[in-house]
Amino acid sequence: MNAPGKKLLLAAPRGYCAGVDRAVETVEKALAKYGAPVYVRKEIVHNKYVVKTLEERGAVFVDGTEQVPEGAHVVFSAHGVSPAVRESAVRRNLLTLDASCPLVTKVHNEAKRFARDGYQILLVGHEGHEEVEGTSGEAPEVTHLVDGVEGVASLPEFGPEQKLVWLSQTTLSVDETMEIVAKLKERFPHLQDPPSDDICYATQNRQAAVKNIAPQCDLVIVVGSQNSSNSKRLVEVALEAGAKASYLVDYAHQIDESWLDGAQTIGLTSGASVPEILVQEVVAHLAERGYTDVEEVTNTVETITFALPRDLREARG
Ligand code: 10G
Ligand code: SF4
Repeated sequence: MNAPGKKLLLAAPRGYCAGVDRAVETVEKALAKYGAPVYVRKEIVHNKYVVKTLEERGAVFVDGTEQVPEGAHVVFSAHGVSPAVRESAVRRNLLTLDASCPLVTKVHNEAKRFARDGYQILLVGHEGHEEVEGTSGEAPEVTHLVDGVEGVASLPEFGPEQKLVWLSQTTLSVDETMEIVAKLKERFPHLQDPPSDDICYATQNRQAAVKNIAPQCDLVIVVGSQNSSNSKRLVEVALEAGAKASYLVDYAHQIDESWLDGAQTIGLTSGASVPEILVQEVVAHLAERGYTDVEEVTNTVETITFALPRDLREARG
């Protein structure tokens, strides 16, 4: 029996994007083909459960290529790597499997091309994030990080004769990025836009889907890890769009009972690095508390997939 008035709205799309699906499968297929251990530089994706599960199967996560034994297999994470990391892997004779998302590689290629053509690049993104480190590393001498609206004022001066373009991290808040770009254009009216959106389809779709349900929600639960940029953005977007409260949790058991006090309608979504099993655990947890009236609200249907790295293609099931 449904508890009167208690409703759960499931945002769709949510969870794994094509780049994460490919990256996780790259590690799984590498383990199957080469056997454990397979080294992975950084977390393959920013999700605790995914990392723990792959570790249990023989993946060894390291911070840098210098921690990988000479000649071993190493997977580069979905967030991409700088040329310096690639070079260090070559120096150590590592056998690399590149799980960088093709949509991150697209931004790297833009950075390389604009740098070659004499541009200064304003890279909108979060300081210290692996993707930003990888993209900046393509053209470090001409790339300037813009972290938030506050980052605009601290940029150096660029005269109108200096070619200038902005690029971005793929997982930013669409609305916040537009605000930052508007501020950048106030300061540098000749600033050029990227040739196509750098914020990827998956980020945009997950934000649009949560925006769609947030105004009706007393609470929006986002499943995702604390270091997952795109998952954290979903909490912010939900609050901006009118959710009364929103929290990020890795697991159902982290849901504080007090969050449910007076919550008639709860929204649920998950970041691009989150397996659906974790969402279903939250659905079950909430059902035990009376939220058995579940409705999936679909904004867009995604069909995009990416081929595995060449060396693993024949291993795809
Ligand atoms: O949202 P971020 O970039 O922190 O990564 P994630 O691993 O949580 O989600 C998938 C997104 C990427 C691999 C970045 S392109
Ligand atoms: Fe690729 Fe976007 Fe997923 Fe990042 S979030 S892995 S860019 S599809």
